[in-house]
Amino acid sequence: MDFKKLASQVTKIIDETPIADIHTHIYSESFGDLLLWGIDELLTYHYLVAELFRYKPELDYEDYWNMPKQKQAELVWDELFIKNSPISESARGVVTILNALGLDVSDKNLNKIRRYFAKIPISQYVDKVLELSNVKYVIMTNDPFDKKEQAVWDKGGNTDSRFKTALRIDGLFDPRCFANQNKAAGTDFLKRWIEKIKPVYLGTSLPPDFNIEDGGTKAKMILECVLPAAREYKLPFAMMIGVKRGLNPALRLAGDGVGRANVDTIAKLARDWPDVKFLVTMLSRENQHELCVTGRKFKNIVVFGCWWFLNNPSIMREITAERIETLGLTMIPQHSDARVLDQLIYKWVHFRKVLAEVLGEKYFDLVSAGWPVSEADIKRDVSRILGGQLLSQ
Ligand code: FIX
Ligand code: ZN
Repeated sequence: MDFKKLASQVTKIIDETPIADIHTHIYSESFGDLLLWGIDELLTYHYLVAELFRYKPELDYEDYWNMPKQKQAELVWDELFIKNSPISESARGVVTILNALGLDVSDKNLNKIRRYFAKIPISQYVDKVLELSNVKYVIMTNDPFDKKEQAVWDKGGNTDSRFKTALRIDGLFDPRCFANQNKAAGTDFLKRWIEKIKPVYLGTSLPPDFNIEDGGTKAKMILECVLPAAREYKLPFAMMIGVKRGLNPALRLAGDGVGRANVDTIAKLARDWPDVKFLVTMLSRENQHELCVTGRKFKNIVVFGCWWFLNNPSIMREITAERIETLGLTMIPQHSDARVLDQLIYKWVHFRKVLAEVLGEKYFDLVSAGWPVSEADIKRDVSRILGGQLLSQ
């Protein structure tokens, strides 16, 4: 089989495979203004805010934060799109979105782009974005400690089945959110919220120095409350490990950093809790190979996503190939982490291209060695890793 023909078949199948996006920060319309969308939200995405200050170091952080959203967006547009080419992954992502929406951006006119978004009703736009990105459902990040989120659930909660829930429990570790961090209170709190929002999984982010054996609050609450609840309700526990919160506090949401974490603690949890499924992603590129090997050792670990600072084609390519080579089709290669609805489009256009390159090569290697690879085989394999099957098994 000639490579070009196989490669275009793989690309087509990946493009046509509906995606289960297992970790996002977007919301259904039920959540009101928690659902972010449109060009001004896209331009003020925290990834781009961090980049703005690199192009404009003289800009004072607080001056920026005190500007109205539109002014912030205009600054980003001017610095990253007009004065310089939008060549970074997050800047290029905005161009990918606008192009996919069919907008002619050649005149680089922000107000003309704004007029497009001003005209489209949000319910129609949610359908359009999910259709363009071919995402069948997203899993939200539902924070029980967020007042706005609580208000939505008090008034009936989510009404769109294309937006599934995940119970985000970082607040359990923070005395400012959860004063009595004790076993009874934690367990009761978790059970109440699991019953209320029916999450697909329980999830948390964890710092690079997370150690389940250090006797600290995180370890205590996870061992005494979170894992027993995960076991009782048969819910996976998602750990997103390696974030250094507030490396530069002046950047607010854009100020988090990355650190290499200890994979041994993941192995210990998988060993001690064999009947709990651990969804694990790590933020440091240096952790990826160890994570793949650890994933090979424990059938209750599902490695997922090219998280945050790894969500760049150069690294996605390396990680995805490494995972296919060590874990085959037993991992979830990507999640979008989209914060603004429209980002589903670019996050998946950019990743599908990388996945097609990597899988195309692997199938070609198989075919070259005489192994028949049918269209049905490729559809089955791609649907397995992108379609959410590995969450439920
Ligand atoms: O902890 C998380 O869910 C991270 O993904 C976020 O904190 C982060 O801001 C983000 O959205 C990265 O893509
Ligand atoms: Zn996230």
